[in-house]
Amino acid sequence: MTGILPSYQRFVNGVPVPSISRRSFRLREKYLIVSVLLTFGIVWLGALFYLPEFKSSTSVNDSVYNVYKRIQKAGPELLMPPPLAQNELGDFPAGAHHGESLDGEDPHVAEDRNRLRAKIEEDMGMKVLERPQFEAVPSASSSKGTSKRPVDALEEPAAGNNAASKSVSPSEPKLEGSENQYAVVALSSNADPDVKHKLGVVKEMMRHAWNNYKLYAWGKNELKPISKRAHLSSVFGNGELGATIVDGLDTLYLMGLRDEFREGREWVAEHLHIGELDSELSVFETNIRFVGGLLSCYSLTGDSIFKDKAVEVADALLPAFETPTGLPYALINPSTKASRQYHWAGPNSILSEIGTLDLEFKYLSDITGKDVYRKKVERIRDALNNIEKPSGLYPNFINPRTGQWGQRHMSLGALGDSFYEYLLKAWLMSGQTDEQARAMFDEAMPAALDKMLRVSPSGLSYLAEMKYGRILEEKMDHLSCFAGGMFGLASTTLENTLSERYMDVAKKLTHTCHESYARSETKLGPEAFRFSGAVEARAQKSNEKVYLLRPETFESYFIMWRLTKDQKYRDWGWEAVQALEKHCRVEGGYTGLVNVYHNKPQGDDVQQSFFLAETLKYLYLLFADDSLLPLDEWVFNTEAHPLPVRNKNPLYRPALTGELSDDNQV
Ligand code: DMJ
Repeated sequence: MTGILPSYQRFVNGVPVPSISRRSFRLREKYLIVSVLLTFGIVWLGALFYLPEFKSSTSVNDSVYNVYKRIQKAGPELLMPPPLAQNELGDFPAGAHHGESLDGEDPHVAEDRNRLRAKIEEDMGMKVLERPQFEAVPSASSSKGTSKRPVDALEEPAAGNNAASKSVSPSEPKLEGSENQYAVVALSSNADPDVKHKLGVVKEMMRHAWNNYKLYAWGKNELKPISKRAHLSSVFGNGELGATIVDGLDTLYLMGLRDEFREGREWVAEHLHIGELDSELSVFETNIRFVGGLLSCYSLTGDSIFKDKAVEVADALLPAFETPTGLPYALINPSTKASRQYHWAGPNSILSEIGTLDLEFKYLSDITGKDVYRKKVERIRDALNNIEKPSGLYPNFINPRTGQWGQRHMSLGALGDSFYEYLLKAWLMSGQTDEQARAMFDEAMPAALDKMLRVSPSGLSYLAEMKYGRILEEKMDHLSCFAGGMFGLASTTLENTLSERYMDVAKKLTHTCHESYARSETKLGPEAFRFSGAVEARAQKSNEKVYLLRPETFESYFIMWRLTKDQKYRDWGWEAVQALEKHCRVEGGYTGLVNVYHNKPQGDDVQQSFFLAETLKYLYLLFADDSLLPLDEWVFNTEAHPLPVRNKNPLYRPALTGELSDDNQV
């Protein structure tokens, strides 16, 4: 019988000859041996260059690693190919599978791709469009360097003008060029030393994140803290927009990191030219991070460069609003002015994206006197207000051509979240005059609580998601953890018959989000957590087990601390600081984690810009005095950029009457 594998047995006169006595190989055998050796060599070389364990430890490998470093210096992309990029049509290369994020790839890109795949599956198989999932895959280089432990880095802030604190009078803020504008007081001089120490630790974390970004990725959008290079592929296209600079600037300012703030401000003044970018940007992300960040800096400092740059960025987004209904498309190319939807969303815009422009655009109109921005968002609000609401809620998808809802999927997590957040905040920021926003919030929230708020067998409250009026999955997103803070704020400001209920819900949701942290080995929370059977507040699928340096849980700790003064919120925040230091801090910055349930989790090698904008800011404010950004004078946009309350905060800085102009001046 002829075997499948080649026979190496030789026969002489019908007698088998022991192979050991052979002196030479047949040609076929030689080929086989050479290919085995070659394969082994390639795998061995690959391991030397890419596996973290080989990079860091043994002396045998030190010399190899030195060679690696020398080659790497010749050009970082030589050994490590650049992250996955979209092609001209916005598609991704083959080989990117559902639920996977490719090595070094931004989770947002993976998310986008998976949404696309979900959409294709839906089109082909009439499946229900699932909310996208992504799975972070560890980078080739995931070893953590030993990093300096934080010390009490708090510097006494300069006395004098405290631009962001409650005691400021309209005449006090110093404008352009004044040293005083950089002085911010976070703690009173007789502050508890323990609180002072904690505040100092968070400030040192910000320095570590910023300094490493500066060292390895200055001017690029984000940092890859493990491989110590720029993170190029992100929601901001492929340009160099300095997303981390713009997103992090107001945090630097509030922490009194003056030199860092100044260098960031100089970069913005000299290098931020969004209009020249020939690449697609997310309208939503650009608004919340760039417009929001610049407006905060303008409000805090009065430095007109920030206002001018906010105008430049907002103007670059305006072509996306040219639709029959005024509901904007998702993506815009500032240079060509072409805009389009995400492939995965079909013809639809996303509720959380079109509903999260209101604060920034109206404020921009007020400080420039140009009405064009206000008109854009008023049109969106009217469209959403006038359309019929299934089950009293707003579906996540709406078609800007027809003004009709797409799929009836509702959520307080991804795709829905900040739309609801902005209804409440628009009312607050308007000095409680935006009655339309308040009415829409007042109508939607009872429906949301009625339909989405669930209680687990052990009594944990959580927010599930709905499709076609039914609960879809007993699962809550990390993104939904902002809702504790939102309901807390609603309770103390709206003062209606639901106030008590809102506060109860706020406490319970914040407790559940903390549980999702407490139940993981790292004490950091997963991207989504489930409630099914014996499992409560724990992720089950691998793509839910990631921690992306997200801020939402800490946002709720901060708001709830301010509102209740319950010490547990500060304690929970400190637990988080320690967990971040233990698991996310690497020599080159801070990394997200691939699995929060591992004792020694691998990093995802991305330092998200919102880590500087939101995560560290909320943790810092948690330990700062209430007088630093008092909640009745400031409203945080969804990226944690503080914006002043109209007619209440002297730093609102509205345009003088003489500056008022019409839309044509844009
Ligand atoms: C931030 O960019 C914003 O908070 C946004 O509203 C949702 N998610 C990220 C952070 O997780």
